[in-house]
Amino acid sequence: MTDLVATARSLFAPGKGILAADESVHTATTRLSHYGIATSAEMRRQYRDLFLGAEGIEEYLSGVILFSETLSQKGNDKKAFPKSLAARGVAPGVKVDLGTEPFPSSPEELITQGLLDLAERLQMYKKQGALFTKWRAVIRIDGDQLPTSVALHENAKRLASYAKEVQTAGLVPILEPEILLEGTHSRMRSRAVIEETMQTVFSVLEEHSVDRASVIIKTSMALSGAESGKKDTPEEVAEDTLSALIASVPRQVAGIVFLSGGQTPDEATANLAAIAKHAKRANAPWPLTFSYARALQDEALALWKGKEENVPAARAAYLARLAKVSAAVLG
Ligand code: 5MM
Repeated sequence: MTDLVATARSLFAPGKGILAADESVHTATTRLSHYGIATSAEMRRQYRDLFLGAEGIEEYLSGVILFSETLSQKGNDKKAFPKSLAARGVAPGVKVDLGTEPFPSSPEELITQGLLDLAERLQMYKKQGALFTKWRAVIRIDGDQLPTSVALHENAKRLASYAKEVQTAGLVPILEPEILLEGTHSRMRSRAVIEETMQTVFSVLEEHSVDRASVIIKTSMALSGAESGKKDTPEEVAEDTLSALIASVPRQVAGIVFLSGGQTPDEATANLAAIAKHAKRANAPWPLTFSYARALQDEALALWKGKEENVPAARAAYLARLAKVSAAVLG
């Protein structure tokens, strides 16, 4: 267990964070087609290589969450992606949930699947070089009606079963109960839902005897809904995000990472900088860093357009964003 804690803690090296490069085939297809890029396994390999093969990422990245397909693919350097990341001191991780489905007891809400064959898949991912894993639950806010406590509880139960299974297999679990940005809700409502979600998750983790010390929490920031017509200042976001997390996440966890959730790269960077500063002032008990997908990749994807000749410009934009996000997390 001590090794797991050390692995989890190593993901919070100063100024470093985690790239979420774990888009499923469906999400990767949507992302790439937005930039006019047709998808295939080979095109997804090139897409991953754009971000994983860039020289110098180890200055900013402690780890990368990969999609299972990428674990068995090779970069342009002919090395398996997990091997080439590990050789540069970047820990390879893998998304292990199998996506969401409507929750029968409340069909407007989603529950995450993937527990059935998890134990066997973990053994395979470990052999392929994964050191940590991620499971995402999706929580939607709709007025005071959603989320329901029954859906929160079911997602928490699955996060806890996942975490227990992963620790037993000797891997570090990242638990990501994402509160969606979509909606008309206020920042206060987002803050309250983050707090309720984390409280539910930690009470169920306790029932499942999950060791908190090697658990990493991946969370949304407290933000007004994308359709609320309100833009929050970074100070407002920092104050409400940290109030919710300090009230609900035990001090023993290995750390907390943030998702970008549809914020622009500049918003996700400015909000993270304010959170990091506020956390220092408030003496927050856990280390914090980023685990962004879109906020780290979108600028580069817009330049790349699937063309070899655009790789240098796309990578330069990606490294420039990594440098800004790394500076933000240093507060
Ligand atoms: C919320 O999505 C996670 C963080 O990405 P953003 O920073 O863009 O919000 C991300 O890790 C997500 O879980 C993966 O991309 C997998 O998503 P899908 O929808 O493919 O399961």
